[in-house]
Amino acid sequence: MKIINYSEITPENIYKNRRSFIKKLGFGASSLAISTFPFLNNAIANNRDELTSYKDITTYNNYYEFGTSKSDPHRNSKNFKTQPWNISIEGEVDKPINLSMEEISEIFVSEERVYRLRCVEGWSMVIPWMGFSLSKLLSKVNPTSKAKFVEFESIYDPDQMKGQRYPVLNWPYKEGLRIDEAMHPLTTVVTGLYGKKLPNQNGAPLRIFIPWKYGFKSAKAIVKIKFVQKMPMSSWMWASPREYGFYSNVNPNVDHPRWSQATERIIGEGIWAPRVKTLMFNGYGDQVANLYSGMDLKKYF
Ligand SMILES: Nc1nc2c(c(=O)[nH]1)N[C@H]1C(S)=C(S)[C@@H](COP(=O)(O)O)O[C@H]1N2
Ligand SMILES: [Mo]
Repeated sequence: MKIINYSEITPENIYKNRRSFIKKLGFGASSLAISTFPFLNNAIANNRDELTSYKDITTYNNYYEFGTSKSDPHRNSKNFKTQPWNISIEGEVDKPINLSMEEISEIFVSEERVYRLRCVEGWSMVIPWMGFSLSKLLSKVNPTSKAKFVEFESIYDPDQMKGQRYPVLNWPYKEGLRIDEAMHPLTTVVTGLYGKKLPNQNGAPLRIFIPWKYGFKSAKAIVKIKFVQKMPMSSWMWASPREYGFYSNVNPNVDHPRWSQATERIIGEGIWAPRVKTLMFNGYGDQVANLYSGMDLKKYF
């Protein structure tokens, strides 16, 4: 008889066991949606493509609504209320819609999507997200001919989010994309990670994830998606326009004014591990470079 060691029953172990189980059944990688993940740079770091641990993904976070240090979000978001939750899609559309989280999980099927998150601060993680393409959600409305961009708005609730009582950013957190970027199949509505529902500190109940852009573009706890005519002013552009541009594509050749973006630290490898080279578009260039053909990416940073 095998004695169960309960400390082994972690979201990570369940996920990994399920994964090898599916592999044994012969479904292979494609059914796990990991085929889109670039396996590059193996010469520099063999474990570059290893999944970051559940613990690191959920305890090392940026979520200024819950505090500005990495350990704040998991400590301060425990009691954050994610039910009921509604998302509206509005602005330059023929008919705005409003969907509850229940309706969203009923209409859209989340699948596993393993993507690298590259923070503008110079570190990265590999996260097995659960989600679906934003284009599927956006196709539920008809944008008017004036619509050129989409703006994402996170929740504003200073009673629950103590960080919003300080003017570090202009609350609520806002981000934006060009419509073609928003419609790209890699742009993901995230509902979970490691096969479980999304933890509060990672943006529950629903956040956006754009694999080829710096992490701050991927707004958490979204309540509104607005089609607009003009390029939206994101919270980070508002805070420091010189440092954070609208595009914010991962680009090792364009440095942040205060530090290099050429390399990154892989979270979980320990502080002595060598930094690895940052890849253009975070490694997703084959899929997204055409969105920016002919553009000066130094100017449009
Ligand atoms: N609403 C909101 N979304 C946010 C942030 C934030 O402070 N508030 N931080 C961003 C930054 S800087 C990063 S790197 C990622 C981190 O996502 P993770 O905690 O799931 O790794 O979330 C982004 N989305
Ligand atoms: Mo970040």
